[in-house]
Amino acid sequence: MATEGPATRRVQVAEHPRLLKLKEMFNSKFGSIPKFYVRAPGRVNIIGEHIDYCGYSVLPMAVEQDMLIAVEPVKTHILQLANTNPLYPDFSTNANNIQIDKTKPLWHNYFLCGFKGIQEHFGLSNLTGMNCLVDGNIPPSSGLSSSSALVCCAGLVTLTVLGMNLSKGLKTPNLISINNYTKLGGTAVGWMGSDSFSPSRAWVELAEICAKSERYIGTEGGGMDQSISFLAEEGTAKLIEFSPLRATDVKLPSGAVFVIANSCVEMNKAATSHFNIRVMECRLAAKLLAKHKSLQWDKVLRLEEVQAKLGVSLEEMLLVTEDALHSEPYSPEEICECLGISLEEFRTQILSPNTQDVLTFKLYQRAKHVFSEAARVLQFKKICEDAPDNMVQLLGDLMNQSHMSCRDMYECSCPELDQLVDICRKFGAQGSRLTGAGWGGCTVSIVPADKLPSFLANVHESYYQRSDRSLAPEKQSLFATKPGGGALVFLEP
Ligand code: ADP
Ligand code: NG1
Repeated sequence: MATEGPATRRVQVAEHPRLLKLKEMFNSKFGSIPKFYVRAPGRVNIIGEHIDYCGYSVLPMAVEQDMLIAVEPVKTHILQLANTNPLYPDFSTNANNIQIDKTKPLWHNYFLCGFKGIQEHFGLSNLTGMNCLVDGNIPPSSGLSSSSALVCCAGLVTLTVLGMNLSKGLKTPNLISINNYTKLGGTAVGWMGSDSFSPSRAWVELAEICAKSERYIGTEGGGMDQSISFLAEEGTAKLIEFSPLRATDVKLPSGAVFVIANSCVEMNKAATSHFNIRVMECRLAAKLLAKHKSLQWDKVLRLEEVQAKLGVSLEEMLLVTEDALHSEPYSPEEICECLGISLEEFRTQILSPNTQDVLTFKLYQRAKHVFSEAARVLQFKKICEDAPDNMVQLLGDLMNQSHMSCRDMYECSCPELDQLVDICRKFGAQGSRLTGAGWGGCTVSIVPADKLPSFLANVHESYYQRSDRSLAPEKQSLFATKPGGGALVFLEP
């Protein structure tokens, strides 16, 4: 593959079986040839769970599995979506009348999130349509960010189509910023770019747009998944920091391998309120801590804001939590009394639509998890930098502590994940934890490189073979993974 600019690859489609198959399916579906292809990867979060939406740094890496979309811009206003997987039915709509139904997280809604995000960011109307064929190989609802990969891929598809239109003379009020983006695509499709263009800045902005737009689906995520999908680089994990968003390389130990194992329990975040309840509990904990410390609490949304306003360490925030919050669950009435607001204000001004009827909130436990997990992320990064002789063991210990905290304080594990983590540790993992939102999905384990073959064989036998969990296709259930690259546009020469 020849390289063309920071995010564009020239590819001979015939040499890439997956692209070739997609091109052929596109042709039989739409009767034409795709103009370009876009990929956006899923991710595995190594450490730092449920803290991105609290403003704290996380440590993910992109996986090889991704969302791939073949695209042809069309002259009508119709956006037509098809999928290589028959489980995901065809969908079409007017590109200028995008409706996202939050009550049903159907697959096409994730595409529409990315599409609408770009459309709204640039204030565009009168958009032309496109034909898209989607092919994904990230196990869905398993904590590896299949949903965000789809949103990011759709966002980059939309931006690329806009860039193509721009080159044909489309004028918009935001032409300057679109020009900056369009250079992402290289010169092959005649796009324009300013000389001060910064690819990393454009990726950051695109990640922020997609993080915001995925919330159209109803979940209040923090931005880790979209950030790593755009900012990932092959060979390195990333520390992702927020406000402002930035990504720093974290070199993982060469003597160990990270292994993903799927518990085979699926949990769709948007179809239940589990995820948003945690986001609300953290938001409420932040407000109560701020009030306790006589800060202006009404604008506070994230736990990190409280720490920043107090100017104290994470360890001190754990002490503040002990002081300010009790371990018994809080009722809505008690929270209202603490904050001096009515139940009506509580529901309309603080809670999300799908958490209105929640009766108990565990603020102490959630805050304790968040502050301790945020500290573990920083320790993990420091160990990777210092590279002591026993680094694999030290990193493993942090991952084990993270799982315990997710299980006991955050209550986002499930019996199958706990069992899988135990099996992974028994067969040689130095550390093992759930990854992603939890309540099902995958574990990630750190395994000394020399133990990898026996680890894989034993975990396979103990978790997959000895139960009716059929081992899904290769690279779906149990596999070693390396830091992969980020989103890309593919063009044929
Ligand atoms: P994850 O943790 O993988 O992001 P979510 O439950 O948030 O899980 O999102 C999963 C949803 O993403 C699926 O229900 C489906 O709607 C969508 N999705 C995942 N993979 C694909 C795919 N290959 N094609 C279309 N939609 C997909
Ligand atoms: P996954 O694993 O994709 O469900 C979710 C959130 C992340 C983060 C993790 C927990 C979205 C899109 N993703 O990820 O932002 O909060 O849970 O660490 O909401």
